[in-house]
Amino acid sequence: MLYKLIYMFHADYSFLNVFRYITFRTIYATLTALILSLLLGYWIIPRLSRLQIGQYIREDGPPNHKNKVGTPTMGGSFILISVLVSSILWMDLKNMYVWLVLLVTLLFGAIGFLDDYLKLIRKSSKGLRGWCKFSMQAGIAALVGIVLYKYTGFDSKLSFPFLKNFLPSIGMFYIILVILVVVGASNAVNLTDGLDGLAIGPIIIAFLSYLVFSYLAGHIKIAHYLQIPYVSGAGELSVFCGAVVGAGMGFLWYNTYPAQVFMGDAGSLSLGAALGMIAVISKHEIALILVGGLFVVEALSVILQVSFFKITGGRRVFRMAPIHHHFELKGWPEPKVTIRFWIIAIMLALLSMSTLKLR
Ligand code: 57M
Repeated sequence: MLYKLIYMFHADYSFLNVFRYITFRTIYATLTALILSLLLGYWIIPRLSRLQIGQYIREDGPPNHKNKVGTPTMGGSFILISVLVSSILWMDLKNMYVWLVLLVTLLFGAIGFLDDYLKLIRKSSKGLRGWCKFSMQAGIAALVGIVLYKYTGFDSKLSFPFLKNFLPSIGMFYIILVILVVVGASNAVNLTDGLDGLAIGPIIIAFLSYLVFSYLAGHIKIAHYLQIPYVSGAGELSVFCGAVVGAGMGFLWYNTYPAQVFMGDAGSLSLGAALGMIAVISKHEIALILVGGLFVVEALSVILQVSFFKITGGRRVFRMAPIHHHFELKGWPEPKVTIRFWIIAIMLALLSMSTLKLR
């Protein structure tokens, strides 16, 4: 919006031409969201603490989590506000993909907000029921999948890292894929969000990777040169990714150990879903397994632990799932687990970048 307003005067002031460039707007979207989330955090956190809008801590969790009781938990709201404002200022709002991504982010944020709110008023870990949360998530993702497939002329071919000539067209099943990617990413990020800074670090890293992927996928010459699918209009999503990176860094300022705020489900569910959407639209949906490998491992650790626990009638693979709790219980200090997991996330992101050349 701001960009269109400023760009209107480019004939009189030629230096305003720079606002046309996605790269320039991405940088300013990142900075805008970063400053906004720093300011919002500074303003909101003490107020949430005073209103006692704080986290309930489960009795059966790792012992060091008991002193986190009362940490404000609505940090997701200032991430979302910063992303939204910055995106509206710096993105081309005539782009259909922009609206789809913003809509999914906000709707998943609303589900998370409801869940956080119920946990707060009940003062327990019981928020929305699992099936209820899942049906709402799947419903939204299905709707967006249908809009993408039926009304935007979106290509239903799948692209695989390392394989330039293998592009199977999956037709209507693309809608199922959208549900799997968006709902899966949303819940995997939610499971990862259990230590200070643990989820937001890899979120920043993953969105940085997709900032590059969507820019390249939306640039006809580079896409052809790299032999990746070209998606007209996808480049605009780099501006959104920049906004998430900025808002995420502002949030991390307060969420770093010892955290002054948690993002809550409002943050984790919405950021995960947004990541899934960008992966789908930039046609790097399979690459998300690598880019978001840390989230995948966290989710797999839960699946493994819960299945083994049920099959064996109470035995465990890990000391506690998700896997970050396993290392905590082995005696690793919390920041050590977080930073080591970030290092793994960076390695996976770099590997995923290398797939652009290895085709
Ligand atoms: C939410 N939420 C954190 C915070 C955050 C099936 C089962 C494995 C599900 C899983 C689960 O419920 N996961 C999803 C994880 C919670 O954080 C809040 O939730 C938001 C994210 N949704 O933003 O508002 C706690 O995590 C800690 N935290 C931090 N720093 C942060 O920046 O320290 C969060 C953010 C916070 C705080 O302590 O209270 C959570 O973990 O609940 N369940 C679990 O993860 C539980 N695992 C479990 O029960 N494992 C069992 C198996 C058989 C299922 C086992 O291994 O024996 C663990 N979580 C807790 N206690 N709190 C273990 C027990």
